[in-house]
Amino acid sequence: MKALNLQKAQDAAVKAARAAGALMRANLRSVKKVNSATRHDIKLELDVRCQKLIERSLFTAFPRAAVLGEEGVSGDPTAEYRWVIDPIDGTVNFTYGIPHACVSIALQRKARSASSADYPDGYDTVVGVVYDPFCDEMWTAIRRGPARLNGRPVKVSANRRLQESVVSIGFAKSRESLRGTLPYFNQLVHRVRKIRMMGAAALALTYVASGRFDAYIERGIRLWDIAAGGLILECAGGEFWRKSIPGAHAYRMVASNGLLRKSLRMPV
Ligand code: LIP
Repeated sequence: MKALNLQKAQDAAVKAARAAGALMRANLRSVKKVNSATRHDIKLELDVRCQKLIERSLFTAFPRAAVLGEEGVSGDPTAEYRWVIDPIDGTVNFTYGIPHACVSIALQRKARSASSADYPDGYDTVVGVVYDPFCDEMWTAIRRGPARLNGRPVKVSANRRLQESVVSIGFAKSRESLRGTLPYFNQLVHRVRKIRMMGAAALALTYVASGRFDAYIERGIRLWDIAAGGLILECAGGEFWRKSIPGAHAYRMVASNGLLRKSLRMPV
């Protein structure tokens, strides 16, 4: 398949993210139809509507790229290019009317060799777009290029001192993640300036990329939560350490400005 024009792909992802973002903004205060709910998670009808809207928009521009989304897959699973989509990242926040949620869209391309690929299933991320419709903040990056916020380059913080750092932690959705992360939380909270738990992985990654956070840690996070934000962080000079764990596209992850990973001492 002829190589895709990555700038055109980024423009298409930005257009799709803005459209889904407008739907989120219009519904932040509305009563939301819940498709399913568990102790630590909610799935909305709006999650599905936003993903369909994004897919239609991207399909018009790039009909041959497959889709791997939180709300389902489409197209050829062996395709050279695939969109990795989280239509509403921070769904629980959004459900409760908390304006901290975003759209996350990544374009991935099959790596030349599986051993050098970014992800164990052989794909590299080449474009990342994260849009916060409530702050109207659009983060973008193309592999090996600069990370940008609303068009302006962003860089990670230069903070080397843990005791002066603001670190974000996520507990994901399962008892195991909670059980695995709480002991780490209890020891880390005494060693940093502040811990923040905001509930949207893609925004936590872009906040590290922009130097608002110095690091972000979560276990049990999914590919669609982190693919776009991870590339944006790397293009901003940060470190995006991840390891796949049991579960569909599941990872444990430490994202940082690249200066703090050692002192963060990875959670078990
Ligand atoms: C959310 C992540 C968040 C995590 C939540 C959930 P969703 O994604 O962004 O970091 O703590 O459990 O996974 O479900 O809102 O797309």
